[in-house]
Amino acid sequence: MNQKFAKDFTWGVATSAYQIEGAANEGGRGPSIWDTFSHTPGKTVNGETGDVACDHYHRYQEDVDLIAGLGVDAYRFSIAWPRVQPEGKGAWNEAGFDFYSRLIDALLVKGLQPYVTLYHWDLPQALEDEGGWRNRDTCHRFADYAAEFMRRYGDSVKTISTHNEPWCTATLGHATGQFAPGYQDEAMAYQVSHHLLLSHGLALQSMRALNSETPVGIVLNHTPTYPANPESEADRQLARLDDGTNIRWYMDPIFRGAYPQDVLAYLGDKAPKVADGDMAIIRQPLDFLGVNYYTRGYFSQANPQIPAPAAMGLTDMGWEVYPQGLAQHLVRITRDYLPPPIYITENGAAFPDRMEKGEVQDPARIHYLETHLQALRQAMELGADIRGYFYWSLADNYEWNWGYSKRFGLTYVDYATQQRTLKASGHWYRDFIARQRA
Ligand code: PNW
Repeated sequence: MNQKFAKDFTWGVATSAYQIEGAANEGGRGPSIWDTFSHTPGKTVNGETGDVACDHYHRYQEDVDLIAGLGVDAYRFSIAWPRVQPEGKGAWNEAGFDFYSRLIDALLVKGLQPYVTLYHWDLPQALEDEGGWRNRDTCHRFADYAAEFMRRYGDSVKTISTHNEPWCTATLGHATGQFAPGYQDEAMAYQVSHHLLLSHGLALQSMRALNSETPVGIVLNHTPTYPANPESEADRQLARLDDGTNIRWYMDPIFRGAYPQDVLAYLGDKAPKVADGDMAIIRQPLDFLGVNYYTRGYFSQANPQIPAPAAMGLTDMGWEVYPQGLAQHLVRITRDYLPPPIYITENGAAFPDRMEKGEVQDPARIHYLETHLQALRQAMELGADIRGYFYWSLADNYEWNWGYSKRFGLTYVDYATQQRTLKASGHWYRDFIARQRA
């Protein structure tokens, strides 16, 4: 890469609470929908759960040292709502807040900026029992939780994101059933998506009423879509509809105050109920937008199972390595939405890494990183306002329904001993960042 990133570009790594913390029954933490789901037979690979995960709850200081050793500026992590408010309403759990205070202090001591996400999928089970995200009332519970977090930590964290990837919560949690709480009902999923967006807007309002300085935003997962045959009108239509459901369904209400017409037409009577005033609440100005990018979507009418060409290979998730998609997508959303400053809040790849003689050689991950950073540079040269990049993930962790079978880390985790070992990609990322500053 000839041209360097600006000196003030933010470099980071990302994780989420349920995927790393473990200590599921410690410190007064209440159960979440992911405890329930992962403990239900048949829902995750080998029945694996996040009960222990990376034991980060106990090893956070070692993990902070690891992050500092990478030479990054920032660490993106999430708060487990049931750790700080076990029932999702009512009493706060001081022991839970104490954990996040210790973590945040440990980061600040090392000069690392905390980028916090309030909701990375671990809804308190007590709220699920009252209808979860299907219940509009949960939006208000979320806004209360967000306000409490802002009241306590607004002055010590760098940014606060409301949701991580609402598409995953809505679609994978309520339409396909791969994620907690595991429903399979498309109309329900769209009602949930509306409540997630509404809860985001309400949370921005409740947080800003307390503190208008700390930047607040949301993190969306974007999988830009491509027709297998660009000459085929049917393929283009399929790609366009998926673009509508995964990208515009969230971007349009946030930036334009309306759901996309083509998706509403497709949904018909499965469209969500929207109350008067909801869209104005959702369309709050954001201080930043977080974009998570992993791969593209590829659509063929004639052959729905057709694989993408994958000239640059596939990851262990079966996801095509497609860095051009990141560049093209960032240019496109810059043109279509005039978004606020963007952070790439996740980008990364799983590979079946192995430890050999104390080392993990993961050239495919280095190649993934290098090509995606090149694409990012390209998008910035074409006008996209990108302020930072967070690799997913700091370390191998609990990959949801895939359990521990998928390794995304820059750090290898030996789950039997909890030993952490920086992979070759971790060394590469550290050296790359150092070069940008030289
Ligand atoms: C994201 N999809 O999840 C999450 O934010 C992380 O918690 C997760 O570990 C990471 O990506 C890797 O999977 C996604 O099916 C899960 O399109 C599934 C999809 C997208 C993102």
